[in-house]
Amino acid sequence: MPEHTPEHTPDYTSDSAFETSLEALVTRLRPLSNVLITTHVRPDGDALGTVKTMSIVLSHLGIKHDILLLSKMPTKHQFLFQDMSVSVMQVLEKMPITTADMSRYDGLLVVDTGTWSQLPGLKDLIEGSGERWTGTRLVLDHHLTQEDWADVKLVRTSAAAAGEIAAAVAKHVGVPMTHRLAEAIYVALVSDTGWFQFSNTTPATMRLAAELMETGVDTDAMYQRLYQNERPQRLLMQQCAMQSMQLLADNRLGVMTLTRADFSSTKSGVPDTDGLVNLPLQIGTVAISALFVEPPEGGAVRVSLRSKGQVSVATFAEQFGGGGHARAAGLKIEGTIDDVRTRVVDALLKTLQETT
Ligand SMILES: [Mn+2]
Repeated sequence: MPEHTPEHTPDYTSDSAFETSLEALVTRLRPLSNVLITTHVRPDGDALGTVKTMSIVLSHLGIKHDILLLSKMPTKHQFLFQDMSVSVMQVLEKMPITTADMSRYDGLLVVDTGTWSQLPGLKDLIEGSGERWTGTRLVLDHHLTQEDWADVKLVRTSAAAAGEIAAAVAKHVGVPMTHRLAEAIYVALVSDTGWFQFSNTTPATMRLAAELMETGVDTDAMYQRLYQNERPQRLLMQQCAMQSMQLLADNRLGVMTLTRADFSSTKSGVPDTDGLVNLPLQIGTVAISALFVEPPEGGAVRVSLRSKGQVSVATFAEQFGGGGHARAAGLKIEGTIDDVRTRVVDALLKTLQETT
């Protein structure tokens, strides 16, 4: 017997408060006739898997809908949408729809985020000049940082992935568990749990994953598709990140920096940096890691933060207008990469000093 049995978060899907919020979301969803589904900028596997899951749910309910992605969809996730009769609009250079186009929709469903800062351009679209959009605003999310602009929010921070909550919605409304639905939910789960390694993985997550495997998800093919399918640029960026790594505060803080020069010498884009922030956490002493990215197209410096749990990086990020989860958060600051790094690293050192 293990000496220590970790306390797992109780399964929120079986608590009655969750059932009530879920019911509230579904009640507001059912009468809608045309919904715009969207998710956070730079959508990851959870964002896209959840969008796809909710698209299947809406189709099952007979609700017309379109999908709006605020950044280009990563190639490795495109298979999720290959069968689609639903239109997937993407922001490539500019917003593909206008405020006037919003009048087509009587509902907006935002998944895997609850904050405008993660939805660039969307606030203008629905709260911008002229006629204010009056449709129903729904949020399905699992992030700690939330704002108060939705009519109904279904948020559970103990959910490993937004896709886990979407799976509960699908079950609630009686969507048959097809192969496509199972794949979408599986992509969401593995993306946010680091293939079931991170602390957010619960027994409920594993039970759901087991159910998905039973419906025939080819997990080996999925692993290769998602994790062994990178462009060379990604590993070249990893090389740059590792070369830039500094260990501070008695090796408790790992800091990496990617500059515009790194992007041009490796011919990489911002998506090639996803997940690199986790690298310093491989070091035993590292409690927090930070990745500073100077976007090749200009604009604010992006800072990704990860923690092993002693320090909430979501709380830390809030002082700079960012947010996220206790163990994974981010923020954006205008300024030169050096200035931003100095400011944020100073604040991180201070935070670490207060945490012994
Ligand atoms: Mn997520």
